[in-house]
Amino acid sequence: MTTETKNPLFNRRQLLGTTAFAAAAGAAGIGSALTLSGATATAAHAEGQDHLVEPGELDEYYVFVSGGQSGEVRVVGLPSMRELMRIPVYNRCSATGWGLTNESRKVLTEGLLPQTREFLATRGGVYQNGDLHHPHPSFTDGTYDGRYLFANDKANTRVCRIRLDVMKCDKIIELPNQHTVHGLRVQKYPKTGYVFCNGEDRVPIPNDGKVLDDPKQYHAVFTAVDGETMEIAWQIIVDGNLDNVDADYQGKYCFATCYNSEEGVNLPEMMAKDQDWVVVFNLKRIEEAVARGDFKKIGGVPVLDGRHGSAYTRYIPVSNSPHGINTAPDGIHVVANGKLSPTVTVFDVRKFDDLFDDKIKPRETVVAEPQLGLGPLHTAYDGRGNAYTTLFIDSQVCKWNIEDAIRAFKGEKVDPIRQKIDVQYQPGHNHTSMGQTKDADGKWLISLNKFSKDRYLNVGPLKPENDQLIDISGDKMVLVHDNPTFAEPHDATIVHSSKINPVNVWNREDVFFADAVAQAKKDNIDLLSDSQVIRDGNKVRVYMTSAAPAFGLESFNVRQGDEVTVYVTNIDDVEDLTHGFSIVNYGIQMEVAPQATASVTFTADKPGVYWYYCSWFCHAMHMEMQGRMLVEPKAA
Ligand code: RUQ
Ligand code: CUA
Repeated sequence: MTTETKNPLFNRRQLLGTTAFAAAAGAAGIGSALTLSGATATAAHAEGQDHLVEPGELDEYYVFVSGGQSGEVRVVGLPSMRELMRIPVYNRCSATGWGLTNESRKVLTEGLLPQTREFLATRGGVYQNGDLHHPHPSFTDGTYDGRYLFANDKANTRVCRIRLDVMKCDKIIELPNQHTVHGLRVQKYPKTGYVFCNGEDRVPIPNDGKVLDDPKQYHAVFTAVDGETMEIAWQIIVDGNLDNVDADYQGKYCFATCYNSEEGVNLPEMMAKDQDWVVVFNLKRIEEAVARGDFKKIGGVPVLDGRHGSAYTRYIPVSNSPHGINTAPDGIHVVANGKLSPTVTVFDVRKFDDLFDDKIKPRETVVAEPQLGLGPLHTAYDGRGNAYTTLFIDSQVCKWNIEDAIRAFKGEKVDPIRQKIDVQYQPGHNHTSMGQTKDADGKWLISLNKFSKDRYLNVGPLKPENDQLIDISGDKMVLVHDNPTFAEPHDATIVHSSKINPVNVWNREDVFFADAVAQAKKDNIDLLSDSQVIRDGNKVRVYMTSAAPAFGLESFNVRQGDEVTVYVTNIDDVEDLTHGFSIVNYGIQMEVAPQATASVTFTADKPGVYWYYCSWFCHAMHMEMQGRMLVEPKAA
């Protein structure tokens, strides 16, 4: 069953509110919109798998959701869609002290380029913002291995790694030569391996002001980061630009969409041509070139030339301005999503060998090109041969069958489209349970919708986004749940809970706070038992334990102007017994989870009495878990 493709002119009307009403009316006949919405929801519950997770029950999946321009990653349980945790990355976090503590500042600064460090010197030393679009877990042999999650920063050209054992970011690096990282995906086989990073914008290399308004001298750069060392393995310059990226299941190729083959610098120029392309990278040839030394070292990293005519790349023309690119769990098919074209283009990765050997022409790798509807952006899979493509302009998800699309492409009279379902509204990414791995299980789909408009109580001009949960286990897609989210879920990955095994308590050997442990050792301090102040010129190191409901020091003295570092070690080793440390009127706050050490450095420039307190509710006497910092004024 299919619904008709809507006229693009209706797009505005949908945004203004007809879609929800139409959907309700379609499902339940006539009546007032209010009662109909209720009727639709009840019908959906009756039809779909149960998404309700009873109090005390656990979800079956983790979802790692990007926080977009909020800069963080969120961990959500599925199917309940309950938010479980937030992992600060490119943002500052008042709760955990991310951006304040020495441990987090090390992560935020150590991977910056020297020129950026200089640029940030008068701006607090760290970027205050980031734009995290694409969170992707590490793979071993085509499926998630539970080690890491990688994500881009579109705003400041960075890539992060989150450790899934502790759910903390442990590395952030800035990419040289490149301007923005948009698309990010990882190598699926044999393992991650590479983290592939698309440079979306074209700029001069080096970008030092010598070339300005001369776009012919701009370049777009693709980067492969080594996910183990978080160092740059290689970069390659391409024609056009780079939007989204994905990799194969063989470890031979990765591929990226380009919406600006025109190399324009404004909208009419970027949209001028009917066709753009997908660029395919040959990993083996690139690795051999790097090993041979066949590259230029620019900005300290090996840079290859992958423009037209290069042995490392092939450019496959596709219709105007493709966006998402998604490898199917069959390991064979790759779908580039048309965006401005109502079609998606299906490639067969097995043909890429012949393409690189020049035995076939680029378009001969295309095995299907079904027309799905308006604004196809991203495609997800159920592992049963079906694909689910978001239609941004139509506000729908289209379910279609890959084999039928291939038969239709060969001229057979078959409609690959199985069903279209309305979503509310304007979907970008969508994701299926385990759908980006060879273990796609075809149970759930989430549609990350950019607009929520009338779906929730009005919260003013800024509305939340809307994530919708769709049951795909049966023949028909059934919408079972809506949930609002704050800026801005660009992308998400649904991982079966059996793949992720976080710890409950920190290991004292953890590298995350190794600097604090090393400093304590030099000061002859046992962090698990000693609470003591060490003066070293005008540097003061304050060591204290925290055990519910008391800090190891009920007060400490410093002098105005001292550089003070406070190290707090949580010696409780009970699951969920986190303490916090906050100094009133000094702008200091940090989280100290069980068996962790956290530290913060500041200048004691205000004399007086300043209470510090535990900011994480830990005990019946939590309010009493406090002490005083006494700052002696400078002698007059
Ligand atoms: S892109 S809405 Cu930033 Cu993931 Cu497609
Ligand atoms: Cu310790 Cu509250």
